[in-house]
Amino acid sequence: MKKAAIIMGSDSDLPALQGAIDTLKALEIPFAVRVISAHRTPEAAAQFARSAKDEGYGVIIAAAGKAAHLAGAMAANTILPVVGIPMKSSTLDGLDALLSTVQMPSGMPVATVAIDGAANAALLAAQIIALSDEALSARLAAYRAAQTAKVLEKDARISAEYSHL
Ligand code: RP5
Repeated sequence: MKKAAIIMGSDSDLPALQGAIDTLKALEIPFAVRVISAHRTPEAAAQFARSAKDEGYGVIIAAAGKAAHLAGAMAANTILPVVGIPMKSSTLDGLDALLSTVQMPSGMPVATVAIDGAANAALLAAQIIALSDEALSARLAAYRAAQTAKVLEKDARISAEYSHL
């Protein structure tokens, strides 16, 4: 199976990425977790992106805050799909990182999820890998079915407790 990579711009991003780690684990996808900064370690960022496809990765998740350049820097150096997570690590509550990550120039796409949207980034990465992995595709379908069942259960419980008909 293709691997996923979770790259973060700083170790201060790690707590907000737990949802991605948990989700990839739950879906049994092998993944690496790395701290690589587009600004502080630009050579390492370029080197990782350039070698990722040959290293067996199928998708790169790049999380960064503030003037977030990491997802774009990854995309610039690979044809693997890149999922960007704008991190809420600044006084601007992540709006700066959202705009930096989502506003890629034409020809160089980054699939940007919500601010701190770590779990969705992992699910999107899983869906990309599942295009060529039927077993993972089945696990994703089961994940969706379990999510649906949970919401239906909550609806039944809250409806029974609060409705006044
Ligand atoms: C970004 O700057 C990182 O991704 C992080 O979200 C933010 C702050 O980094 P630290 O100053 O906490 O290392 O590059």
